[in-house]
Amino acid sequence: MTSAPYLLTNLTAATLTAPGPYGLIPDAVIAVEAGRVRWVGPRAALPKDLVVRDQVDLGGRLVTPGLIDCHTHLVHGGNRAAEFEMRLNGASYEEVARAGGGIVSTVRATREASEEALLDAALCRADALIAEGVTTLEIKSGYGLDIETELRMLRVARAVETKRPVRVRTSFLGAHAVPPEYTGRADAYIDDICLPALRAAHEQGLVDAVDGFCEGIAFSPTQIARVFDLAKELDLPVKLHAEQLSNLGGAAMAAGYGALSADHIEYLDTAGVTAMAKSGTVAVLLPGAFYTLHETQAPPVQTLRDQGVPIALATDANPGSSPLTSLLLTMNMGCTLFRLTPEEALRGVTVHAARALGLKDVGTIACGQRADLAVWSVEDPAELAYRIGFNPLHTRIFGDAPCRH
Ligand code: DI6
Ligand code: FE
Repeated sequence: MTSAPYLLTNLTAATLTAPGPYGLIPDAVIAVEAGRVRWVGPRAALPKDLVVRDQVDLGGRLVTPGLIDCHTHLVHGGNRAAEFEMRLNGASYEEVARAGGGIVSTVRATREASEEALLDAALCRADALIAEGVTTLEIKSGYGLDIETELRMLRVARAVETKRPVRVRTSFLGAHAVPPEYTGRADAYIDDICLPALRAAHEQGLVDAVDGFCEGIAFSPTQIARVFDLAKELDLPVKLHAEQLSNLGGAAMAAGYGALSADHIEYLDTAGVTAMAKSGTVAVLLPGAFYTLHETQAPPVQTLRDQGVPIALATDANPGSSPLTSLLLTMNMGCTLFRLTPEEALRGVTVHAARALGLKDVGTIACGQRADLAVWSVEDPAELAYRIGFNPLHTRIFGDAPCRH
């Protein structure tokens, strides 16, 4: 027997799907039943025959969909604070690399870390995101670069969902970097490690999507395409770190595979935007990496707008280029650094982020959607992107359960 719904009352709903800015419904009511939105709309239009078991007055607060961080490297060993300090003491990237810094140092720390230690560290970072209203997050592999450690990372990513009230989607990122034992032999690494690891991860139900890093310092479009061909054979969707530091045509290649998203894309050209618009590929902007790397080339936001490419925002939480675990600060950076509007920023961490993960049941407040909601002590939705380092979350609702903060 299904329990009767409960009502959230005395609220403004930013549905991100109703007509008008933010899909706003002032003086709204949301009926929640069995973890789903049963009804949302103006209080005056509430169906008279709707039987409820309880009402929760939200004191006039703003309710948005639960936030979605669609691009994180949350699972990893160690940290890179030492190289952060080296660089600020004047060391070059080459000197840092020679001192054993960079992705390789995280690979070493991740290979040495136990599954428990990786999970404990990832949960601390997940807690920071959850405290800001995140209800869905994506977690990549990519710091193992050997079969066992890549699988361990993905098991840890799956375990986060069992330890916290949050939904996790995983991405296999074996094509993140060439490990030291394969220096200069990227194709052999793909044959010996990357493709077998992907097969094994898929067989063990550990992978929801396949990602890659297409860049001069990582893998070419041709090498990435070999990984994407296997993803296609396994019926797995793809996404790509593309055009972060240069234009190799990665986003256009990914769009050719119907990619869910192309991420970073600071150096994306108009042809790449057109390819993404044609394939419905989401542009995931990562201002944390742009900020940390002192990048100067911003993504082509106006061209993305002109061609109707959905824009998402994510933390890219990783120990090197984006040690950022605040999606609210990411929204502020998206506005201040990339000139997104506050509404684009909120869409970027809700409805468009859901689309970048291939999810249709979250990211908006509508009948039948998961009741993953965030209740904010703000008067204007623009406050969510406007403030710097302030968390106005009042309550996070995950499925049926309100978790007070
Ligand atoms: N792009 C990045 O900025 C990160 N990975 C990637 O594909 C760098 C990750 C790191 O520095 O550890
Ligand atoms: Fe990344």
